[in-house]
Amino acid sequence: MEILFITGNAGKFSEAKKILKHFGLNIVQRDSLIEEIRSDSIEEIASASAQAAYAEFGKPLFVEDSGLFIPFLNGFPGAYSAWVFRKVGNVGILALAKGKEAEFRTCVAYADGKEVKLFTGSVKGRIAEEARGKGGFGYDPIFMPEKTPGINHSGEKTFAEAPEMKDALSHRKRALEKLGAYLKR
Ligand code: ITT
Repeated sequence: MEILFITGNAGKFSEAKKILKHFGLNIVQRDSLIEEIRSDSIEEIASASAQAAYAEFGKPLFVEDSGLFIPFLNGFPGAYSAWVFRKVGNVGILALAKGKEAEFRTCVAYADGKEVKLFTGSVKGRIAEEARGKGGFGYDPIFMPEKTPGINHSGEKTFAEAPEMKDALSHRKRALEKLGAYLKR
């Protein structure tokens, strides 16, 4: 089964391709020029983008909206993560929230013309003291996931230092596994 993943982010796409392959799903990347709505809610953004994309492509597809949520900053940058990353990057987040608790969240929205289904995933951790590692993308060099039962990692490495650890427990993996199971049912 071929499904479109509408995204302009190559890092997201390559992670999603690997995750969904385990479900026998082949995904194809397409970019859309439709502008995202502005909202504090990644669920609202993903849902609106999926509907707009279905109107454009007319095929089963999904979109994904993600964000880094820092409780000390009242959830900032949250649904504004892409904009904040472009403006101030990891240096800006380190200046504001070094060592603080953080959470990555993803909302995947799947549209097939009949319905829009949402699948969420999250991972808790904290912001490192400095950017470390070369893997991944975006905020990966400054995010250290907390220890997770059944997954062998120290809790001290960033996603960018240990991409295989990211593959095993990321917010994206958790959300896309739900999509995979839904499509396989
Ligand atoms: P789309 O075309 O899919 O919208 P985007 O990069 O604009 O791509 P988002 O709107 O979901 O994606 O923005 C989330 C931002 O948060 C993104 O630009 C990254 O900088 C960051 N981000 C999302 N997932 C991440 C991850 O797994 N690791 C590190 N940073 C991530």
